[in-house]
Amino acid sequence: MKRIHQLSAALLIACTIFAAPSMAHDYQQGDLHIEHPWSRPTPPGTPMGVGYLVITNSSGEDITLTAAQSPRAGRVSIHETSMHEGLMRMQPLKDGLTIPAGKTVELKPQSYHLMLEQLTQPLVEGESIPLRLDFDGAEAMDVELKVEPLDGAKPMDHSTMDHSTMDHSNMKH
Ligand SMILES: [Cu+2]
Repeated sequence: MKRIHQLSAALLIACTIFAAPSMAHDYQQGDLHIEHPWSRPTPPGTPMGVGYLVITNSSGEDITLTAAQSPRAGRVSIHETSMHEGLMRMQPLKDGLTIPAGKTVELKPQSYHLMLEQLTQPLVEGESIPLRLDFDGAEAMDVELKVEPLDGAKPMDHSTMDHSTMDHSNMKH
């Protein structure tokens, strides 16, 4: 019996340590829940960073993420990454990103994401980057992107992409 107790205590501690960072890092406002806003460190001189987060809309109406701002970036755009004829390209979502009623939309690598453009200074691991999210159908929300280490980044991850080879040139910045 004592052994089981020791085991479950160890498990409990392990689970607490593992779960704590993401549990402590989410936001609720009205019917909107924002989970785990995060970013990647940027090398010096790189003008662009990324923003990822999970948005859940528990209301009965669609809510649209229409814009975002950060004091660390000249502008923040909402992008979608897609494959087109074997090339990965990014496109700004001109009408924003809709989170349908009762649904969750994930902004993540190789999918929807925020692009922090014209960075005022590099994003450094461990930093928290203030970010304001504007919605159609809900109040604006202030969150913080946690800059997480590059460990585990996939080869085609945004942070390692050469943006100059992507469709950014066609974008009206
Ligand atoms: Cu992008």
